[in-house]
Amino acid sequence: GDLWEYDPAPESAEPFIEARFGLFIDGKYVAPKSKNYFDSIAPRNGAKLSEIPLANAADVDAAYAAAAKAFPAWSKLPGKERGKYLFRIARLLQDRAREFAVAETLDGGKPIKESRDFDLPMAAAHFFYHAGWADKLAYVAPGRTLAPLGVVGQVIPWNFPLLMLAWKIAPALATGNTVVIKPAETTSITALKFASILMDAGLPPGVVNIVSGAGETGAAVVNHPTAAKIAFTGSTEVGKIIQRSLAGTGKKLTLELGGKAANIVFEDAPLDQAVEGIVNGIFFNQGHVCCAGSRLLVQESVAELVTEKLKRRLQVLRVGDPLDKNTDVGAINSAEQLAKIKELVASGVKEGAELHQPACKLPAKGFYFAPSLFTNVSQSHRVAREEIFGPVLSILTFRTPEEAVEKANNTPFGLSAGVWTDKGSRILKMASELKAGVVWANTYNKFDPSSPFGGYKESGFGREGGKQGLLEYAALE
Ligand code: TXE
Repeated sequence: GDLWEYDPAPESAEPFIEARFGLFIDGKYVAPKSKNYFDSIAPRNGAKLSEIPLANAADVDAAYAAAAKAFPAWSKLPGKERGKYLFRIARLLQDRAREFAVAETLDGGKPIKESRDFDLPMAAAHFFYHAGWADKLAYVAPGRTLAPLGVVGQVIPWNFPLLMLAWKIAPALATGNTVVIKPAETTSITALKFASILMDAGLPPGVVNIVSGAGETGAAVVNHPTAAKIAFTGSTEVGKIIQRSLAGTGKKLTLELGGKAANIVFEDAPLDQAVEGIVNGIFFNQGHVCCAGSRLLVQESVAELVTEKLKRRLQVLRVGDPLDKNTDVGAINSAEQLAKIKELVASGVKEGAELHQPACKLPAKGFYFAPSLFTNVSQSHRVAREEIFGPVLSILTFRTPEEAVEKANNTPFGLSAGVWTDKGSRILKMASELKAGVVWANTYNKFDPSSPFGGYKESGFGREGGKQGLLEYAALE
């Protein structure tokens, strides 16, 4: 049959989603003081899914007041008791994994096999991991005491809505802080649903407060005087605004921003394995990944061969309805993001790069973009320099390891990189020379709650995960 045919999606999925949500403040769902709501749109077909509260400054105030009230008791609770809540949250997420995976895919557009096999298990794993730390904080910095900071304000993006929420909330709670968190405007549903898990876990009211809204709500969270620390994941542009607005306040800040990672393939690499890694590196979650391997740097001697293999691989990628469990590349998160991808791809063509797309039929409704490769790319092209945050790979070549390092580091970003080679010594040398927070060797997009993740340069600062991630939420005494 036609490779691009897919099973019609089960329409029964929508009952998982409430028609209208409340904000989650002081342990309950409440209507926003603003009285305003906005529509949440399903990227797979452009249909309205739900109404999301648009929190204003008064709502954010109420959230901070609840978090401040909850802080003394929560921070004094023995770590073991805090850990019990985190274990409960992790188990409840596992129990409701199917429901949350479907909601995540409906709301954000990512393939159901990714929400099912990656986002949900990883979110639960993050709570399990930090539950384990809660009574062992003495081992994080031996001889020192870790004191919580107070109320932390957190703002997260739309590419891994539930997982980013887990990355933010779990370490903050394990170390005894209380939280005000804002999900991204296009993906608030799993965050607001998550509040029901917190209630079922019996988490004391006010320990976590969830306020939905757009940039203005985010700014109110970031600039609130009660916040002791701000943790932000999102665009470099907004990260710069936040850093400027917090200058001189003495508040702790961690920023996890954009990237333009190089996936570097040497001629001695296992090439078929590398091709799978390149495909995963750029097409996972439609390329809406801050550490996406969006620049392929391939050694000249094997460049033609690898490009041909990639083109053939693209022909069999299944693009379409993210609710279909066979889909490899789902829907683009929003109409705005789709427009941004199209604009950057058009710039690549205009600047002289050569665009390759498989002849795939995209669904008529919803936001979709065919997986794309650019060859004939020069380092000065926008598609080689700017974060596209879509399923678009730019292919560049190199001759020597030194040239590979020079090209890989020739970017304002520094979040991640991949190296594919048969030589162990080369991996170690590259890892020390690449200016990237994460360097994967003969694999890509591998994550674990115990591995710190974060960037250099315009990719931000601070680490999430591992001991380093805990230290971002504590003062050493
Ligand atoms: O990000 P924003 P957008 C990149 C990616 C993407 C581009 C734009 O290249 O195409 O950014 O995406 C909140 N004060 N990344 O516009 O605006 C906002 O409501 C405080 C990479 O969606 O940065 C949302 O909750 N908060 C990235 C969050 O910031 C503000 C992930 C992120 O949205 C705010 C997302 C303000 N002034 C996009 N303005 C990654 N590193 O993974 C907006 N927000």
